[in-house]
Amino acid sequence: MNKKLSIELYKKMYLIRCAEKQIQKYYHEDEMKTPMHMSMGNEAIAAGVCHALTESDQIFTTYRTHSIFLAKTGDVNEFFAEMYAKETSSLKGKGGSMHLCLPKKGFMGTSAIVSAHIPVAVGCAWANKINKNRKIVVAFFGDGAVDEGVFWESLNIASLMQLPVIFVCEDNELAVHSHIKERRGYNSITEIVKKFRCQTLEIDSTDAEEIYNLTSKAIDVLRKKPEPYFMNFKYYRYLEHVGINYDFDAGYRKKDEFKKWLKRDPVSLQRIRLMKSGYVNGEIKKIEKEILNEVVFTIKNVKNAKLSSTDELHKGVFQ
Ligand SMILES: Cc1ncc(C[n+]2csc(CCOP(=O)(O)OP(=O)(O)O)c2C)c(N)n1
Ligand SMILES: [Mg+2]
Repeated sequence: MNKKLSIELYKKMYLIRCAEKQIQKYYHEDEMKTPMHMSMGNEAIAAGVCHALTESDQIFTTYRTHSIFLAKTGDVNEFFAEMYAKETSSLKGKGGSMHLCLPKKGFMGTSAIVSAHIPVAVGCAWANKINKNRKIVVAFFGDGAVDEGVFWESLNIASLMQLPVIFVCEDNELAVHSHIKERRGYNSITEIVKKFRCQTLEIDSTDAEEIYNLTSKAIDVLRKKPEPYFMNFKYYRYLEHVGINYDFDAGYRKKDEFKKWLKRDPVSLQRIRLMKSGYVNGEIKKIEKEILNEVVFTIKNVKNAKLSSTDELHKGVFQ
């Protein structure tokens, strides 16, 4: 067991969970004027994949940004400054929760148009291949994105040109309230992707270390020989599609399902691993407290900062 790896992954996941819990605490104040697509439940995918990347590797993702942004950049200040649309945010409040962006740390951008960022990620991988800079591009998307033609067009080009891009499908089997079984005329997306010249992997795991190990191995290969990789990771979305609450009264899914997934909650699982590897409860609590303090301190400072000026609205955008 690699104790350093275990603790680093735990810290990443705990930070994500902690930041989202604070969003739940403060959202009702209506100072964060952005729709929230929460990550709760998918922390192992974000932490496992992002931990296997270097800072200069590049990520594109959907509107469900929180876990991936924090796992890739670790930038709590930028995260909350943008949620609160403060002048201290590098996006000056133009992005909000759905459009976080921090290219200097490899978080290249997102799109709320389902699947629209995937061809951009492929284009970026093409540029990297031409420039021989050995950077890896990761496109994160949901299972709903696979229902869009542009996903298949992007996969085709990446396979044809053997581009160093990882397609990560965060498969919660839901697109808003539509279950995958209502949307698909086939059984397994991974089986179809296997017909392309693309490596594939599919697992149902909430274990960040397992995801990290698999992604690291894939990346070692990709850096030596550029080729696309498709990874399908199952997870359960804990909260409503958009918003900070549970929605088991909406009728499209059952709470029993959630209870089963909760037994293998990624953050709790990693905490148990830490205990088994010799950490005592007090040591872990100390780490948790440090992370909570950082988040609480950051929110306090961000709340006190000046709102971004309306003059910023037209800066840095195509007109
Ligand atoms: C092109 C397009 N069609 C429809 C929508 C409306 N829409 C927003 S989110 C969403 C579901 C996407 O589900 P999935 O890709 O599985 O992501 P998840 O929300 O589960 O993370 C849909 C249909 C959209 N934003 N863009
Ligand atoms: Mg989905």
